Amino acid sequence: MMPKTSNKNAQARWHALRRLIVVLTLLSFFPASPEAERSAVTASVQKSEPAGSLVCVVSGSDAESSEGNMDAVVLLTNGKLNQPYSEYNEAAQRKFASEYFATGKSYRVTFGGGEVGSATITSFDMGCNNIHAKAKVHDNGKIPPRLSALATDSDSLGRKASARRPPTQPEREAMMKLVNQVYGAHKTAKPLFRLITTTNLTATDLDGDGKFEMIGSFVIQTISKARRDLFLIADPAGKNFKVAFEKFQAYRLPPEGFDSAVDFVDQLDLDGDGIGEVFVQQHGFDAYSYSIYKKTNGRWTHVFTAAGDAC
Ligand SMILES: [Ca+2]
Ligand SMILES: [Ca+2]
Repeated sequence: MMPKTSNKNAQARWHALRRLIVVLTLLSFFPASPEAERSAVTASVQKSEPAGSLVCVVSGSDAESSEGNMDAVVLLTNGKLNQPYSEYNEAAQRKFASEYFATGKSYRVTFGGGEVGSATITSFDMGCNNIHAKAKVHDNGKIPPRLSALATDSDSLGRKASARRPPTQPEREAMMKLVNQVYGAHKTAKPLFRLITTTNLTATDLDGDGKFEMIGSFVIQTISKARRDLFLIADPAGKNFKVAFEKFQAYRLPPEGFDSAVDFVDQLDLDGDGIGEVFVQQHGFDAYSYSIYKKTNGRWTHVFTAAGDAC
């Protein structure tokens, strides 16, 4: 229908009004913009994907028995480090276990930041206060007895060569010089230096430059049960090493004998920045937990802790 007027301005205004009516009518049928529609589709796709990539600690497998234990440590969701399930919630733990610890589920095993084998879940059960899985571990002889490794269901993590070995004798000697200096800086009396014990010392290339960093745990314990624990990450500096990170604790061992030492577990680059994150196990009062340290702008900082178990 056209108004009976010969005025061109009025005609133009009518056309503009009609276009507006058409647009408004269309908008009432398609309220969302194409962008909004696309993002709605993306959101529904993301919802149907798994909650995230799991990283576990694998321990206790050796040459005689390929059966190892697996503890869930961290769930990576959109680049964030999350707890695998809520603590002290048995229903949440069982739901998690039925998905991630289902019999036959396969994980890639990494050691020293790179893939070395696989682990296939055989069972899971409740520990004192947390779930633990058992798995058949095939490490191709690359994980020395008594050492722990990591396992993940991610396709992308640990896609580089494994870089982890025992330290050489010169590296060990250079590290002990540094350890003595650090204990000295914490006002440790000279006679105690002969009591320094190396709990473990590992050479591993954290930043992929071909030079091995050192990660170690050391302890001094006196007959009166005074303890001085030291956890150290050290960078190569010529033939010597320098402190990149240290955690020093002085305390008296409780009568029950539970120490608070921190031990290196393994390293894996979780965020793809080229530097492996350092996984440690922290001992506690009849309990243990796992922590993750990350290097940002040249500094190592604690970024995550998950319960191991507490009895
Ligand atoms: Ca390095
Ligand atoms: Ca990293």
